[in-house]
Amino acid sequence: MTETTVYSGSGLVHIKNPHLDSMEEDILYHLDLGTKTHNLPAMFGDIKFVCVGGSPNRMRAFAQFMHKELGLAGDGEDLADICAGTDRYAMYRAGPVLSISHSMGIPSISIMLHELIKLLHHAKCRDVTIIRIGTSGGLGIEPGTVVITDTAVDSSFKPRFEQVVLEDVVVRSTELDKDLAKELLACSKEIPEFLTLIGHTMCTYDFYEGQGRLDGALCSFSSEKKLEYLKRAYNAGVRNIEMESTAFAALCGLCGLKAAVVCVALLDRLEGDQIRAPHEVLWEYQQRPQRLIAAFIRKQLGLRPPAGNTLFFTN
Ligand code: R2B
Ligand code: URA
Repeated sequence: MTETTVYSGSGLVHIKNPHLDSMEEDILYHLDLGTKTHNLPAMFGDIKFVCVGGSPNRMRAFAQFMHKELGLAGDGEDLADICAGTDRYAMYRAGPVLSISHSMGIPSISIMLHELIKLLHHAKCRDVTIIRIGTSGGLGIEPGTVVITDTAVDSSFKPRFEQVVLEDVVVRSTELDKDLAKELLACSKEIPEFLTLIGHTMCTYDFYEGQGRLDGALCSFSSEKKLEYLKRAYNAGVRNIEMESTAFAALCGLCGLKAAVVCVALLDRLEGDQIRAPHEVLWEYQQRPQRLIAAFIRKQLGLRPPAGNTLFFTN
């Protein structure tokens, strides 16, 4: 049976777990937060945008950038990590924007999302938009292009997320919010410095063989087979490849969150496997999804861009 995305009118997050109500306390272990130790409604009740991305440093820099973009008091350089008690994930806030790292791959983002979604529920947040901003390998597109995902697909190009639960395979739909994707594409028109497009994103369980790379420690296929597979992916509408989008789309969609995935392509996988662009170029590429999301959030909040603001990333 496939579980599908549900959007409801209340704007609240849907927790689909009957056991949670009978728990006296909920410890969000990997975030180092809990319902008894923290006043979650006071800390997070006004959050409207959640941005998630792989690297803790990138998500800190994004929160600092949003702090400036939103014209908040102070320089935002000393933002505290809300999850400082754990080194699993990092979390920062800038006004109504929460910025959280999820590290690499489905198991890691899945743990973070279970706890984040419960956090939004316990905090009684309403009308939250969640966006994954990240990197990816492009397919038949120029490096540096930003891809807004319309559908997250698995490595057989199917819009599904499969998980083994008590020995059964549970299949969940990976639908993302189509209107949100269109709104993001409209915002990209105001940033002419780079190309943004909408396409399918393929999510894999591995960076090397799982993405058809010839340069891992193991490789069980020929370069012809690799190219044949990647071309089939392209013909199925895939424009980029990464490692979290199906789980992200399934979990967020089922819990009633408006969700989008926006990733920059670091290379064109039809041209090669190794990421060869210089560091400065890769850093600039990684800023592109952040710039787009900042423009979107400002627009949603009715704010103009602050004069002379630029992103600054530390390694
Ligand atoms: C994109 O980049 C990472 C692998 O380098 C992975 O987390 C992803 O989805
Ligand atoms: N992230 C991926 O998952 N794949 C790439 O090729 C580049 C970044």
